[in-house]
Order: sequence, then structure tokens, then C-alpha cells
Amino acid sequence: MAASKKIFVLGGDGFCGWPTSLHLSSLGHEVTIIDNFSRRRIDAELGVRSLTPIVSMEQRIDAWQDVSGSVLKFHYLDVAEDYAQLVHLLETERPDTIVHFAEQRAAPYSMRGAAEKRYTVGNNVGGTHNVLNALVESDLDCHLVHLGTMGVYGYGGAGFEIPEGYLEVDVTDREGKRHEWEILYPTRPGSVYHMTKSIDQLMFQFYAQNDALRITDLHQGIVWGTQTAETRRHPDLVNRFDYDGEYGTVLNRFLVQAATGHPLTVHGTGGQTRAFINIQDTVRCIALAVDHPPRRGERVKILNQIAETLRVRDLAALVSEVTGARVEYRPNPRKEAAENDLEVSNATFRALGLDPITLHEGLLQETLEISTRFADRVDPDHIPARTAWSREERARLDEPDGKVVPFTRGAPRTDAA
Ligand code: USQ
Repeated sequence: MAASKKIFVLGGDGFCGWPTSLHLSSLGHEVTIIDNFSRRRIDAELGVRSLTPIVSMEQRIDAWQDVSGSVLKFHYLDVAEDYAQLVHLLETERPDTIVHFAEQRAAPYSMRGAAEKRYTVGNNVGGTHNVLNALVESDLDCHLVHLGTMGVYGYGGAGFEIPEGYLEVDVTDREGKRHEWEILYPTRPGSVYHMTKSIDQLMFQFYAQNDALRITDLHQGIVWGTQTAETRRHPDLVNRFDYDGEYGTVLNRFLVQAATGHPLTVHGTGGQTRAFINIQDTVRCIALAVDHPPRRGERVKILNQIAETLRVRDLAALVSEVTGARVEYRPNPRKEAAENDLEVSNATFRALGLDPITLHEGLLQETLEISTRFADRVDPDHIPARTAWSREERARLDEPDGKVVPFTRGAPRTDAA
């Protein structure tokens, strides 16, 4: 095993942060969780709760100590607001690595209205900049591992496999001389949330170049599943599970919908191709990234954290096949391409030994079983996605017939998106 490190996990109470904290601790690292419980607060604001019952941070930490003998430290802190405390913690604790999940991560929530857009930009951009600035101010040679998103690339249409963060371009000047460049892959965010991750990329580029900060940015796809080897060890360690229209991600939503007799809510034609990864691989990838930092002075290391690409309608068909759930094509509340292809390289993680879990029936069963076990905690009012990206989508959502396209096997009609 690689040497034990002192690691801060910012946002360690969230869907990816909690299982990552446990996984890093199980590998022998000394983990400190920093969180302001914003996910729990937004649950209360939206009037929803995690499908799985999650206990307090204190109980979570006690349960982990009971089953593993390892101690997780915790600090309540808002990295976007409590800058002085963040610098103080860095100066006194001097971590080797910071894993940064402390951002508002739901695209639909970021598009709800002015308040949520402003919160998402202020929290995500301000928080990330505070972390970078605090690293410089505390003069710490600490590796920053940030959870970014596949969404910074836009979704496909490139006609080639999307590389890991950088694009080689060939520019011909006025004299006809050709110049070869390597640039950050042009960003094409599709929501305010995704836009903040695009801005993060520029901040990383600047601080790596100006202050030689060592930074890894992980462009992750859509996560599915909920449990990991560590969260399974005690009921109080269970991971949170979002199924609602704001925070629930597509496959987990479909599984809860199937378990509660709700039709599977495919947006538009379901021709959207997206990248996916199981939560168990999320935690493995983070551990691999922690063990393979860039050198000081090196450019930002960008890795695509994905297992495979799939179309939304194919996911629905698979869940329907396994559960018998009905698939319903609904007007798409988002402004996104109705159909797209997407090819993505995940060469670095594969070279580091990741053999990712891909979607198959067996694995759906565990998530389905959890969905069924806690089905009575589901509030059906929170299942539909109601946040429209713009006035145009709002008007379509409000049409009385909803323009639902009936489910047909094979290629569905494409005139309904
Ligand atoms: N979709 C449906 N029906 C639903 C819910 C979603 O058809 O009931 C569709 C959406 O229209 C979209 C696709 O499924 O085309 C994915 O939606 P999602 O909610 O699963 O994922 P997204 O909003 O893109 O965001 C999630 C995470 C975010 C992460 C991102 C990775 O919330 O934190 O960065 O996945 S990626 O999508 O690769 O950018």
C-alpha cells in the first residue's frame, strides 16, 4: 500500500464525499472531514429527504470507529465563507492532500431561479478560489484533488473520442505558418452548475502556472449506485440516495421509480448519451488520484472518471426489462440536445489499474433492493423534474397534454423533444 497521508475531505458529508472519506480511511489515510451540512440544509429547503435514512455526522463517525477502529476527524466549516478558519486549519494541520467536493452539484437545482443560480456560482466559484488562495497563503505543498464533471466538455458532437482535458490544435497564421498548441478542451457547459466547474478549470490553470500548485481535476460522469464496501459495514454508515427531480441522478431515479410503481421518466426521446460510473469506482478513482499527484510546476492533471457511455432510453429499457416498469417519454425540462453521441477516453485510470464496473443486471439488483426497502420514505410529489432551463422549456412543460411519446421498443420517435 502507498504511504499513509493526512487528507482533508471538503464536502465529506455528501453523496460522493462520505463514501470517499470512509474508503480513504480504510486504506490507512488520516482523514479529516470538513463540511457545512449544505446538502442536509437544501433537503430541508426543498422538503425532501434522502431515500436512505442518514444519521448525524457524530453517529456516522462513531459507527465507523466501532467497525474499523479508525478515527475520522470533523470540522464544521463553510469553505466559501469561513476563509480565515480554513487558512488556520491548513496552517495547523498541514494536510498532504485536499479532496474537494464542497460544491453545489445539481444542475436542475442550479437552474431553479435567481437565488439558486447566485448561490451556486458564489458557493462553487468562491469556495474553490478560497481553497486555492488558502493553499498559497499557508505556503503548503499540498495536492488538491477536485471533483469536476464530464459536463464541462459539452456532450459529444466532437466526432472523436474526447481526450483527458487537453486538446492538440494546429493554428495557421497569416503567413501560412502552422503552430501546434495544446489547450484546455473548450468548455461548453449546459447549466449554471456545469458553468461553475468550467470556471474552476481556469482557476486551476492559473494557480498551477502562477504558484506551482499541484492539482488534479477529475471529470466525472453520472454516478449510480449508493453503497460501497465501507458504507455496507453498518446501517449508520449508509450513503445518502437522492431520487427527487432536483438532486436525483437518472439511473438511481429510474430504480426508485420502478420500486414505487411510478413510470420511468425519460426526458424527450431519451437519446441523450451520457458517461456513467458506479459509486464504488468513484471512491477507487479518488484513492488512485491521491496516490498519483502531479509534480510541482506540472500542468493541472485532468482525468476522465467514467466507466462507460450509455443512452438514457437504453437505461430505461434495461430497468424496464428487469422490473416490468412502464417507460414514459416526457417533455424535456432541460435545454439539451435531443440526441447525441459521446465517446470519452478514460485511459489514465485504466492505466492505473482501474477495471470499472459496467452496468449489468446483477448490480442493479442491490440498488433496486435498497429502493424497495425504503420505498415508504419516497414522496411521489418530488419525483417529477419541474425545473425548466428557460421560458421555452417551461411553456412546453405547462402544455396540458405534456406531449408524452408512448414507449416503443427500438428507435423511438424523435419529434417530441
Ligand atoms: N434525465 C431523464 N429523466 C430523469 C432525469 C434525467 O431523462 O428523470 C436525463 C436528463 O435530461 C439528462 C440525463 O438524464 O439528459 C442526465 O441527467 P442527471 O440528472 O442524471 O445528470 P446531470 O444533471 O448531468 O448531473 C449529474 C450530477 C452532476 C455531475 C453530472 C455528470 O448531478 O453533479 O457533474 O451528473 S455529467 O452528466 O457527465 O456532466
